[in-house]
Amino acid sequence: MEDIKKMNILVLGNSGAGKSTLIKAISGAEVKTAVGGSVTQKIDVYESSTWPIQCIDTKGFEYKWFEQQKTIKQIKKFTKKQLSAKTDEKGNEAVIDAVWYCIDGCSKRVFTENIQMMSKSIKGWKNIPVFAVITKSLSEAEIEENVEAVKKAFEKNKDINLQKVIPVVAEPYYIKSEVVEQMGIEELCEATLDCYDDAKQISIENRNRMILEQKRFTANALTAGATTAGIVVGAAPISIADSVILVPLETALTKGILKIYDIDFSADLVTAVIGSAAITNVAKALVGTLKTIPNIAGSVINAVVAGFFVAAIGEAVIALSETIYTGKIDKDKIDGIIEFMSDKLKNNAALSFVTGHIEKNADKLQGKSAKEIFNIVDKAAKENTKLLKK
Ligand SMILES: Nc1nc2c(ncn2[C@@H]2O[C@H](COP(=O)(O)OP(=O)(O)OP(=O)(O)O)[C@@H](O)[C@H]2O)c(=O)[nH]1
Ligand SMILES: [Mg+2]
Repeated sequence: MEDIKKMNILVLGNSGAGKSTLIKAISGAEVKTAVGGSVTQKIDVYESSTWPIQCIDTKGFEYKWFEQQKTIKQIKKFTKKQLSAKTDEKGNEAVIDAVWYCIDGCSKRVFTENIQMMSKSIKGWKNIPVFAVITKSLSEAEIEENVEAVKKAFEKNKDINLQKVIPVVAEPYYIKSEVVEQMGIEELCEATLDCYDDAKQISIENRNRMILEQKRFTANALTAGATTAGIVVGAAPISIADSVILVPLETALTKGILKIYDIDFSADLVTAVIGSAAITNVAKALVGTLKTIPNIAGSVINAVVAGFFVAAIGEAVIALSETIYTGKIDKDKIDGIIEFMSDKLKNNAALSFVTGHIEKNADKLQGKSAKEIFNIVDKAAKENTKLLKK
């Protein structure tokens, strides 16, 4: 990839607004530095391996001016000491390139005062681009209203270089079998890059690769949450292999993933994905294996099967979506979709590993809860996949 300087993004906002959750939703964002003098608290920098950005997570703004100033002082010290060491080859002084200011979309608070405080604290970084991120935007009905309210609040602070107001859901919400998918992360990253001169050197291929990596990351997070939800749903006293108990969750997951990939889907497409006969066969095989664990309860079998099952479907739908997204398969050719799904499920490396692993370790899994069995076997499956890739 082009060798450009990473953007330094300062993530600000009240305590609990969702700053850390937002950063975790950026593909490839991993904590790089944890610095701190003897007195100052540590500041975490998350460098994304996907986007040319690094996020500086801050302690939540308190309403007290003093506390906030302390945070800002810490950051200034940090940017001078830590970032300059890294960026100084070109003679550039370490700077903050943009601010993501998080506003909790669930709290109906007057924003004006907070924005004034934020404005004061970023005064040192002249004309810095600010993105207002409305976090926890889970109520579709309120999104527009919130965006307007935030824009209005910013109007009173003309000295802020506000670029865009972006509603975001950083982590999916699972409400029964309803899912509120993530949204806004891609838009935020793209808009942020657009105000960065160095980013103009990035080729279209690399920009597209970043977007695709972000989509994959988001879809994997959605699947992980659905998997956990599946374990809970699966614990119901009904036989999983024949039951339709998981269908709402599978449907929500499938629709969610298709949406992440901007695929305009028909009901037929979703039915084809969920209704594939391979799904039932895979479940039956898993149930059979789980029965080899001595004294295992039916509810535990169900729950574990449900977990692996939802995970496998998620993985297959992600693969399908990428194939559709990159134009390699036609979303309207339902037969092709069914074949693709059956193939992916039959050849799911984790699923075939899981059955063998459970058979071999049945004794050790005895007496454990569904969540425990799932975690143990899932960890082994992931390690196995890593080994296979090497
Ligand atoms: N499901 C979901 N929960 C969220 C989201 N954003 C924030 N939360 C929840 O809100 C709470 C606060 O989020 P944090 O990310 O810790 O907030 P913060 O701004 O980093 O807070 P401080 O570190 O105290 O300043 C956590 O319980 C999060 O799980 C979101 O997009 N989806
Ligand atoms: Mg935090």
